[in-house]
Amino acid sequence: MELHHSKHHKAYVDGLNKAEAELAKARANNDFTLIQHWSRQAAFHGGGHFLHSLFWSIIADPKNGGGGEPTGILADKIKEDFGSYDAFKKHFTATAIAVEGSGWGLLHYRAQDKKLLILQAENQQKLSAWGTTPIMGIDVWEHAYYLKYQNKRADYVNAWWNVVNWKQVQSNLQALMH
Ligand code: MN3
Repeated sequence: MELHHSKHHKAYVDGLNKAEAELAKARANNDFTLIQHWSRQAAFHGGGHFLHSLFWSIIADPKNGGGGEPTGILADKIKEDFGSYDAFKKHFTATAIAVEGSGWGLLHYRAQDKKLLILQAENQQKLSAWGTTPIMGIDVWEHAYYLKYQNKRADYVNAWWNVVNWKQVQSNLQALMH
């Protein structure tokens, strides 16, 4: 996790800053030759920075609030939109395990119709729907689990439920709900 935070996440922050600086330079020089490249870089690294910030914020040591099951308004919303916590958990787990290559399993909130939905992301930015915001996510790039779980992504995903900080996930939902 230390390596993941200090090396991988930092690379996305640096990459986003670089892409935004290059886009500003392109405007200043009126030279848009590399616009496709820097636009892609901005989305990839911006997505990486956002999702990693989310990822760190919604995990906690089991001794410090991680694990268990959601309560309160989040538990109610999960029941409303997925039928039960168990059905939600199975759906989310299957989604995360089935990401093709590198990516994320994500729980989004869609403000337009006030619904939770589960989506995958490939890399850091593909397969999103518009108008939705991730409130919880698991990184399923190999760098997230290879040191401890080698190629056993399913074991990592199943273990990850023991560190989910449901209070923070609920705060993320509430911040979007009004
Ligand atoms: Mn990562």
